[in-house]
Amino acid sequence: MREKTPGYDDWKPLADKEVKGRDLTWHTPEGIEVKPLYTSEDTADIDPGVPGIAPFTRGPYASMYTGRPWTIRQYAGFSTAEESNAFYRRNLAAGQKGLSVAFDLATHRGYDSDHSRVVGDVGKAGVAIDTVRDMEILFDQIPLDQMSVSMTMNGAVIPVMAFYIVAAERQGVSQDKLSGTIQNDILKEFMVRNTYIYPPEPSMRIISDIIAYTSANMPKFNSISISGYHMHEAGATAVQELAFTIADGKEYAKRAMEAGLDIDAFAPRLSFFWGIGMNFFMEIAKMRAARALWHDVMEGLGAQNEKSKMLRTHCQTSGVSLQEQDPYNNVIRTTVEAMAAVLGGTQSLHTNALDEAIALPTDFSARIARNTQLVIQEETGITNVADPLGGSYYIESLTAALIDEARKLLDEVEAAGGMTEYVASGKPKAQIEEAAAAKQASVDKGETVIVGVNKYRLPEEAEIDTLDIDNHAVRQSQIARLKKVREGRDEFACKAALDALARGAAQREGNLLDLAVEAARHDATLGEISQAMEDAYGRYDTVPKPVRGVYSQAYADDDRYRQVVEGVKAVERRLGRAPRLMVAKMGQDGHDRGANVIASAFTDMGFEVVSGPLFQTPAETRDMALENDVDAIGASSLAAGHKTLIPELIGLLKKADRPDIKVIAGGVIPQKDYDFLRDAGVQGIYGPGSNVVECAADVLRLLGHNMPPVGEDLDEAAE
Ligand code: MLC
Ligand code: 5AD
Repeated sequence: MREKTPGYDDWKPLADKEVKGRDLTWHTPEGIEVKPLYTSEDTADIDPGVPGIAPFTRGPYASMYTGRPWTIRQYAGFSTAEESNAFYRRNLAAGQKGLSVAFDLATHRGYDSDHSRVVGDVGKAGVAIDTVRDMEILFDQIPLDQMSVSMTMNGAVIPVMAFYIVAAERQGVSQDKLSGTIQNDILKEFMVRNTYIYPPEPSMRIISDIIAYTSANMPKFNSISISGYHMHEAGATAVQELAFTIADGKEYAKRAMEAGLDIDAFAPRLSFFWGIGMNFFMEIAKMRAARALWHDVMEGLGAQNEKSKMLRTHCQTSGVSLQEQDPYNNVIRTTVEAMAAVLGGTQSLHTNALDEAIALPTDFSARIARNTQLVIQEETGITNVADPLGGSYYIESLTAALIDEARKLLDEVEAAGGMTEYVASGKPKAQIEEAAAAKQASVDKGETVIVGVNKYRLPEEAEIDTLDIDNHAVRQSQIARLKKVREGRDEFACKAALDALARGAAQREGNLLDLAVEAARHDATLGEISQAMEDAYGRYDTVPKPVRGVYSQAYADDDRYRQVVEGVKAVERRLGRAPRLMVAKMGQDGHDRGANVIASAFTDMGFEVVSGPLFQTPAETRDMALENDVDAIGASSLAAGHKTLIPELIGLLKKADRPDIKVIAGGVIPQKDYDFLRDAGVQGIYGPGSNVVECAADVLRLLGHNMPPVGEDLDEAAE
C-alpha cells in the first residue's frame, strides 16, 4: 500500500518555522480567508465538471478557445461619426475582430448635440450620434450582416437601437441578420454608472420591450449585457459585483416573464460583462463562480434550454487600476488582467490603453492595447487547452468560497423583494461606496501598493502624447448636420411617428422600440425620441448621500490624518463654523466614485460637505455654492469637460462678486491642461493617484491655515 502523501498538516509546521509563526492568512476585501497553501484536501468535495456542460463552471462552450478564440472587441468612439468610423476601420484592419461603440454623454442622456446642457460633452467621451444619418456614417463600409456590434447604451437605448436597425436597413441588411449586443442594463446605472434618463419603473418597461422586440425580430442579437464592470470600477468587491449582477440578471428575466415572454425564448440572448482587476486569481474564480450561480438562478426560474442557463460574457480590464504616474506600467497591469479574463474563460474582451488615466486612446496606445490580446491569442499557446486552470486546488477552493459568499448576498437581495427594491433602498450603492472608500484609504496609507504611485514613485514624470478633441468643432458640425436632417425630412410623418411613440409611452401601449424604429425611419432625432418618452415619464434625479466613518476608522491612529483634523478645527474656530466644501459634478458626466470618496473623506475630517447633484450646469453649481455660502468648490471631472465647464464656473463666481470662493479640480485631467486651468483661476488640481488626506491639507492651506509639511509635529502648525 502507498503511504499517504504529505498534506497541509505536514506542511504547516515547516512554514511556521520559516516565517517564525507569522500568520500568513490573507483576509481579502471580500471577507474571504485565503490560506497560504491549498492541497487536494481542499478540493476533495469539489467536482468542477467539464466545459460546455452544466453548470458550466469551466466555460460555456465545450471546445472553448481550442475551437474559436475569444473576440477581440475594443470599446471605442470619439468626436464625429466620420472620425470614429475611420478609427474602427483602421483597428479592424490591424486585427480587432468585433466592434464596440462608445457614445458621448450627450447621446447617453438623450440630448441632441445642440442642447444647451451638453455644451462641454459633445464628442468628448465617445462619438456624438443625433440621427440615423450619423449611425449610417459610423458604420460606413462596415457590413452589418457580418460584423458583430456591441453598443454601450442604457439611458437612450430606444433611439440608439432604432437608429442601428434603420441604418442597417439603409445598408440593405434586414434586422434578423444583425448580430451584436446592446448593454441595456439600467439597474446598475441607478447603482453606479448614472447615465439613466427615466425613473426606475418606466426604465424597466423599456428593457422588457427591448427583450420582447429582439427575441421576436433579431434572433442573433444579445438583448442585454448585464454588467458588473461598473460596480467593479466603482469599488465593489468581487462578491458584491457577482451577487448584484446576477441579481440584476434575475430581475430582468423575471420582468420579461411577467411581460408574457417564454424564458427559453429570450434567456439564451442574455449576456454578461465583468470588470477584471489586478486580483488575479480572485478574478478568475469570480468568472467561474458567476457561471455556476447563473446556471442555478435560471434553473430556479424554470429554464429548460441549456443555452438559457449558460452564462456568456464580455470582460474589460480595469480602468481604475491604471495610473497617470509612470504610465507604461499600465501595459503590464492590463496584460495581467487580460490573462485573468482569458483564464477565466471570457467570450469577448476589451483591453484598456496605457493612457487610460488621462485621456481616450490614441492610435498608438490603442495598438498596444489590441496587441496585448493578439500576443496572448497567437503567441502563448494559452488557447490550446480548454479551462487550463480547472482542478487547481486554489482556484477551485476560491471559486467555491465566492459562490458561498455571493449566495449570502443574493439571499439578502431576495429577502428585500428583488433587485429593483434593493436598488431603491440605496443599500447596494452604499455598500459599494463603503468598499471604495476603504480601498482608497488603504491606498493612501500605502497598505495597498501601487507601483509608481504610492511606492517607487518617479522623481519626475515624462509627458506622453494624448488625444485631444476639439469639442467646439465637433459640436458645430453636429449642429450643421442636425439642421440638414431636419430640413430634409417629411416633418408631418416624423411628427406623427413621434406622437405615436409619446402615446405608446403614456398609455403603456405597443412596443416602444417598434414605435421608435418608425420615428427613426422618418429621421426623428435622438433628442426628439427621448423627449417623446420623457413627456410621459419625466427625468430622474438623485441626491448623493456620501457614506460616513470609513476614513476616520481607517485612519484612527494616523498622525497626519490627526493633523488635518486639528487643522479643520482651527479653521472652524476662526470662522465660527466648519469650513464648507461643495463637491460639484458638472455636465453629463455621471462618474461619481471620486466625488463620493472626497465627500465622505472630507466629512470624516470635519469639513461640512455640500454634495451637488449630478449633471449640473456651471450656473446651477454657482447658485448652490452661493446659497450654501461655501468656502471652496471641488469640481470632479472624469469625462473631459473640465476645459469648458470649470472656467465657466469661475467666470460666473466672479460675476457674482464671489471670486473668494476657491475652485479646485479633480479627476481625469491631463497634465498638459494644468496651465490652462491655472490661468483660468483653478487653485489646485488633483489627478488620479492623489492622496486624499494631502488634498485636504492643501484645501486648508487655501483657506489660510498653514499645515506643516508631511511628518512634522502638530505643535508646529501655525495658523
Ligand atoms: C464561440 N462560438 C463557438 C465557439 N465559441 N462555436 C463553436 N466553438 C466554440 N468554441 C460561436 C458562438 O456560439 C457564437 O455563435 C459565435 O461563435 C460568437 O461567439 P460568442 O461567444 O457569442 O462571442 P461574441 O459574438 O463576441 O459575443 C460575446 C458576448 C456578447 C455574448 C459576450 O454579448 C458581446 O460581444 N458583448 C460585448 C459587450 C461589450 O463590448 N461591451 C462594452 C462595454 S464598455 P452564435 O450563433 O451562438 O451566436 C462599457 C464602458 C462604459 O460599458 O462604461 O462606457
Ligand atoms: N474609447 C475607448 N475607451 C473608452 N472607455 C470609455 N470611453 C471610451 C472611449 N470613448 C473605456 C475606459 C473606461 C471604461 C469605462 O471604458 O477604459 O475606463
